[in-house]
Amino acid sequence: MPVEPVSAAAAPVFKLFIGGEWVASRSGRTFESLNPADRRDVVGHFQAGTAGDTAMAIGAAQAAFPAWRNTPAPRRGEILYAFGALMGQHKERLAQAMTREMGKVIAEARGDVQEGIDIAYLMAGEGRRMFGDTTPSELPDKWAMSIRQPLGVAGIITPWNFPMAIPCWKMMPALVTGNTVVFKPASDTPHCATLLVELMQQAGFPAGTVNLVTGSGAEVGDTIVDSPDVPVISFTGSSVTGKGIAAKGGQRLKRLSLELGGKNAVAVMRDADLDLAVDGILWSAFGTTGQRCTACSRVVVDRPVADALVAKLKARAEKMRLGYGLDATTDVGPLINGAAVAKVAEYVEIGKGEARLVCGGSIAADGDLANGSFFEPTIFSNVAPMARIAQEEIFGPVLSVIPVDGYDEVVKAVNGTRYGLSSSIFTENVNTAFRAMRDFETGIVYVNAGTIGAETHLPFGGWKETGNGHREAGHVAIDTFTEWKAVYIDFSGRLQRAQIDNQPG
Ligand code: UN1
Repeated sequence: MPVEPVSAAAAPVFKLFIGGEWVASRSGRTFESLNPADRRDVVGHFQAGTAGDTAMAIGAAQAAFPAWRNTPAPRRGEILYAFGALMGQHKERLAQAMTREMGKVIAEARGDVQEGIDIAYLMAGEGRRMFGDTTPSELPDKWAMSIRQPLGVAGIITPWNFPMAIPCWKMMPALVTGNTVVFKPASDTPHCATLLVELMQQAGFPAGTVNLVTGSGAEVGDTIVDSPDVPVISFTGSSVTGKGIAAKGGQRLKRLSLELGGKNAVAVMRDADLDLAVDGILWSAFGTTGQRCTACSRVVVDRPVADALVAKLKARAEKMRLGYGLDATTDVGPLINGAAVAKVAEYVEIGKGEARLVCGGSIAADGDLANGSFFEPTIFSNVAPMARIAQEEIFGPVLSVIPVDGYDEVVKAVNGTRYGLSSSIFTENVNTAFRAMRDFETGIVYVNAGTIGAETHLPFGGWKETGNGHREAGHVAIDTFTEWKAVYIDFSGRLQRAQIDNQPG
């Protein structure tokens, strides 16, 4: 460990942010956030928010809504620019805090912060766009247009794997379009959330427009989802939780944007540049320790190159160094917590019964790793397309290599899952590449690149059970947080009846 662990007694206490004030929870209880690379290192004590705290935050967001919705959108955008600039100034501090709290290696943590900056700037620009349509009316002397309006209080429920980028993906479009926010971060990353909200306060978001409530899903999350005063929820996390939110929120006919599981595949054709494919696969499978929604957990390989590919993957994966993410020589950081290690270990046992273990397969706890949640990069080969390890989301460093014969079988295997977030194909044949772009049933398709690395100005989200049809990022991100209003202005001075007076008879 490059830094001395901070004891529970020495770790600071953080608060909730409600109506522009940092306040303690009414519960009087706190929970700890631990460094997953060294669980002796306590990042801080965070308020165990209650249903009552959450109701107060919703109330504060409601109270702030009328003035915020009537603030000109370009002015709102300026505050987003200020926030993006502050994130830029504090990028290194934020990245280091992120590595400490959730484990991803420092280069990736910097990328996570950068993604937050990128979406802040993209959405700031939206303050001067927010385009609707102006269109001819079917009647003379009549004007027709559509405008976007905010919904009200947005419930923002976020995961720990992109603890700054994803909250920004959600809060920036919500805020620029005039909604106010109640933000419930994952319980594994409350410090990252607190640092973000501190900068939002500094950037000048008015009191009550952004509220932070840390605490459990059962207390805080459920209160947000149940509240009749929160018309829109944006959630990223597990499919199980997402389906629960869909059921509950559906009862109230809420706007729900859900970004859930994935089982993303890289396809490797017989004409692929194998070394390039290996680079893309390892980065996508073991980057963020496999804990990305977009992580590659399946390689569907054209049989003639299967053995060569597996040999190259094995040689490289075995050399990957596990360790603390701030250490420049570390390739792969820890898993988020002990429960994640147990889940990965369980899937590896299942895999041993289904396929051939090529490398890895064990918890890593030697030397410096003894107090962390580490698991070796693991590869299985000869995996059948419908094996459990090829179908179920593991969310860890476990890769299944699935050999098949030719393009049609590749497509069948790539699409043969209930998820559809991201996919990729390695091929040197332009016709095959275009076929895959047409045939893969995923919200994101890469050609000659891995399954991770989405850019913020394109839509992000998946088909099938990965979500419910909404998209984050891109200019379409504002769709989640706006209602359409069609406006007609008749300046003829007489009653004109649509569909009737213009089409008599
Ligand atoms: C996620 O895994 O939930 O494309 C987000 C990527 C990142 C975002 C991933 N830009 O991998």
